[in-house]
Amino acid sequence: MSDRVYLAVDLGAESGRVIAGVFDGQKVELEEVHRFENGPITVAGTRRWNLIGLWKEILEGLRLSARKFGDRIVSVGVDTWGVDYVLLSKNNELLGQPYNYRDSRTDGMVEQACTRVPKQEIFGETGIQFIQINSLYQLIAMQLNDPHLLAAAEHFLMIPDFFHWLLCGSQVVEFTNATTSQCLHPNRRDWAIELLRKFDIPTEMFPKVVPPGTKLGRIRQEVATQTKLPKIEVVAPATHDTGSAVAAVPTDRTGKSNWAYISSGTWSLIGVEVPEAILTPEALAQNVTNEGGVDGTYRLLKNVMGLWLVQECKRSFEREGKSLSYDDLTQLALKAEGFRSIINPNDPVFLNPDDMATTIQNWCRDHGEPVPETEGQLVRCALESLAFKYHTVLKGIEKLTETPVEVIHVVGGGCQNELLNQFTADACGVPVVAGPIEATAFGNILVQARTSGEIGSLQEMRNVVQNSSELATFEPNATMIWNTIYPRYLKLVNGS
Ligand code: ADP
Ligand code: LRH
Repeated sequence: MSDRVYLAVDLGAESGRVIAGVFDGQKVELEEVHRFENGPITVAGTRRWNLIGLWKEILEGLRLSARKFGDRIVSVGVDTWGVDYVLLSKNNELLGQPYNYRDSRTDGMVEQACTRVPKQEIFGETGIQFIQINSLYQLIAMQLNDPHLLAAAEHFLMIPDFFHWLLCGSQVVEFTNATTSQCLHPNRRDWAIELLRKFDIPTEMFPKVVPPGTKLGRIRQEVATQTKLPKIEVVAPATHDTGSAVAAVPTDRTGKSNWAYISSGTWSLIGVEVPEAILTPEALAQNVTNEGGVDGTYRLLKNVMGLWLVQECKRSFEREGKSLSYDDLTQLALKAEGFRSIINPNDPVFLNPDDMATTIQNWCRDHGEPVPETEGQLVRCALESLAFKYHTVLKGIEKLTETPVEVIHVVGGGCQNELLNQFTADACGVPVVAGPIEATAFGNILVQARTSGEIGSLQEMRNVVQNSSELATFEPNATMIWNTIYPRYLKLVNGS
């Protein structure tokens, strides 16, 4: 029998893709079939998803896939970043133009929420970090600004669930992405109804939660007709991109080493996999999060602002007429002086600034750091500051789990940044294994392959990723220097 094919629709911040995974039982070969834009659209000063435009592109990707792989295609599944959602009316009318999480309407909403329900209670009911982008704060903002829209809502779907509904008519929410909403109870694995009621959020709109790997149904006839696909299954992968990426970390086959991961892209998600959510006061104090993963695992992690800093600097340079690739930027950073300027990468001012380069410069000026002037200085400042932050997060997580980390796996587009990989190894004092770039697509595809019975455990999935990827190792070799500078970073971040 010729190799079977699974389709991953991966909607990333820099682009959306339809990727085919050809699986021979040992290895998956990925082929990008269609790539399209997926930036937020600014509409009258707000940031929105372009859902209908994306649907058109997804259909085009499916049509191209059908032409290339025909009857070999088994199933399709959609993933994207967490926290964003749509609301549908009783008759499935889309209510409003769904927001992108970087929209500023959630400014101040975490503080607002915590005056209504104590922080400990919110954390105990959800296990999720306090960060304004979460669906919970988006819903609270909506409840304050547009209560009539919320009152009309009968179906809450997260973005991948919405596309699954368009594909096959199912109306369920997949577990991994549901956890990022901060509306789900971590142990019950169902909606935190009592908590939601305390915020006057209508609870009847929340549908059934299903685990990754669930068959959602066959594609609608209209989709089959338009794309010329056979009536393939729609299978929910870990619809949260980070959930898929961590399911595809190519860990040591013996399962013996204590590994951490950095899912490195627009955000850097740094943490470890744990068998159950950690809900202790220490976890709350560190503001870590417990996101749901494949096979009932949790990702104990922290969001670090990530390569968004570099993406947005790149855009700042473009506005000044300088078009530089990521490789160009890394080369310029490599040549720039080390430890010249340091920032706190997680300062909320970096979440959605008008101009990232200026915002970094202002931050340095305000905190008595030398102001980075050149492109190389700005990017070096961002990368070094990220590596310091990784070190802090890792130390905190080691304390919570009482387990020292022996190796860090960096996966996602950001693992191509060799300079950051070396900084990470140096700052954290452990080896970094970089790759694969397409961890999210691997994870999405392998969960589907498992549902169709072609593969067994999570570890087997990870072995397949290892068979299918080229990995690079970065040994720590300048840890002493990084340790010397670390107190300066801490002083800047903690202000003492
Ligand atoms: P997302 O989280 O949006 O899905 P990706 O996993 O696609 O992100 O990673 C995007 C990031 O990968 C970019 O912000 C960029 O910093 C990094 N990147 C992409 N290509 C390169 C490259 N050639 N060299 C270094 N970094 C790169
Ligand atoms: C990464 C990611 C991350 C979320 C953020 C919204 O793409 O899904 O895990 O916190 O986007």
